[in-house]
Amino acid sequence: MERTLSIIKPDGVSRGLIGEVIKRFEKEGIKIAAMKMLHLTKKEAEGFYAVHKEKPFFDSLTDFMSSGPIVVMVLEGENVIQRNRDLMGATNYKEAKPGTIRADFATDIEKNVVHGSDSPENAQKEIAYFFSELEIH
Ligand code: RTP
Ligand code: MG
Repeated sequence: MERTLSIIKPDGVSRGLIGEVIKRFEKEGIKIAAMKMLHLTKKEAEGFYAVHKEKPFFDSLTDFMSSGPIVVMVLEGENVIQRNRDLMGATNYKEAKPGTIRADFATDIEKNVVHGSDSPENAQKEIAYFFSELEIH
């Protein structure tokens, strides 16, 4: 059994897409093992996206991620890291497969509705950034 971190980004929350995203996880039989709503500070967003600190989009991304509330979730299931990435679609919504969350709802390469961990190592780090073991069910 694998775990991954999912985030509904500020655009997804403000546009009323929380239920839509969660419905897609549950329909796939992915278990939600933890969930909460947070409004990150700029510093907290920078800490979360530290792997991207040299990227040209880092400042804009961390401004966006601290611009409003987000929903963070721990998803659990077999091969859930890849299954979540498949449900999300490509980073650039223009390249995302039809029927994926980003193809259906993203409006911009940055405002792409969801985040998902990309490897077991990053999943573990990202989950620990937001949740203690006691909060994961
Ligand atoms: P995420 O980490 O959010 O799940 O997305 P990802 O793996 O598909 O994409 P990644 O390369 O890790 O980039 C993280 C987030 O940064 C924003 N981004 N902006 N302006 C740009 O060229 C650009 N590229 C990436 C997106 O919000 C992306 O999801
Ligand atoms: Mg990423």
